[in-house]
Amino acid sequence: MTDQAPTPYAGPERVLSGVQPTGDLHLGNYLGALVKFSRLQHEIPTFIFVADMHAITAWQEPAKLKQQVREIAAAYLATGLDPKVATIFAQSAVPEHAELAWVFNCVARLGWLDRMTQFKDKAGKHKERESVGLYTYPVLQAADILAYKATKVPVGDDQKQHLELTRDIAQKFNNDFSAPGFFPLPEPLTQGPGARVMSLRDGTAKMSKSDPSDNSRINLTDDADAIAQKVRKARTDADPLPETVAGLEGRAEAKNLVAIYAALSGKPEADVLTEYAGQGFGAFKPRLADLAVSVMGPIGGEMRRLLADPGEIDRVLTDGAVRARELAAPTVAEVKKLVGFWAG
Ligand code: AQP
Repeated sequence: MTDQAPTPYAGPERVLSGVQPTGDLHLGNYLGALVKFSRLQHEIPTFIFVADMHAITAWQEPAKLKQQVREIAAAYLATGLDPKVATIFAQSAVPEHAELAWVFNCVARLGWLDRMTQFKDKAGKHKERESVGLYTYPVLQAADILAYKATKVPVGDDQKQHLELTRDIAQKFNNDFSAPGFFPLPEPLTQGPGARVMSLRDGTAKMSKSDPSDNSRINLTDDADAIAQKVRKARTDADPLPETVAGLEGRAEAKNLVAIYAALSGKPEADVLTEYAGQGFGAFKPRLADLAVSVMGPIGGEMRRLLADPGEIDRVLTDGAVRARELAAPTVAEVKKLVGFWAG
């Protein structure tokens, strides 16, 4: 990266984000990402994709992948994304993502990728066995965003570092190819309750699709009984709820459940504690379970309805891909010219 101050991007604001079709969506994905998508679509042109190319950085059963894509699209629609307002599509239907990712692979530096904590977390001790795609995942993510010159990226807290890498790639591309302000330096939108929902079994670990314990998360497709049971089984401590948010320090599980209640009810955590201070989890958990069922139950129902007739989802994705390409193709064509490709 150079120290040169970037020339500001002067184009329109756009929102872009996506979710991998790698398993059941959970409360963390919902609060950290999906809720924000449906709100933002009414404020800024919004592009939301299903990240099937990212998904295959870990093995996915080919016969199931298309259906997994439909499930994420169903979740988008069920949580309020309107295909007449937002552009909803599958990543693999827009080849410009992969084309731009290759150019960015040649812009990004190995040292930058070596710092990515998500790769270290996912690869664990055996990184030599992981796919090269998992390592360069954040570079494809930069291409996803910048193919649309997106300026705002609603994501959970865990994606902040990848967004910094996207900004570094955008800035280096603009400098290297003498194209000041060509790409924007996109901002992550991580604020708000639910930016980091933790596991119900371990308050220090992120709620995650790939956690082997299904009891660690509430899935969007869980029915009322499953939701209530998972909340009842959630790990807690024996102390009553404190009067202030500061009183939750050092109580990771209690803090997480209060944060979930606050996010689902739209109330500040302080107000939740005012209501429940002095009460134990025996009283708090059933109220949290009722709240979770009232918010998540209808979403699961709508997903099941949509998935029963995938024709509607497929039409949304097909139409979305056409609209997405209309925007991405000219940008990638300009990139090829700037790079000096024979085919540019
Ligand atoms: N626990 C979480 N709290 C808040 N936001 C979260 N997100 C994920 N987990 C939480 C946000 O959900 C969006 C989609 O995530 P993804 O599926 O693309 O990838 P991920 O971050 O890797 O999600 P998972 O559930 O942890 O999946 P696995 O287990 O497959 O890795 C992103 O905006 C993410 O920040």
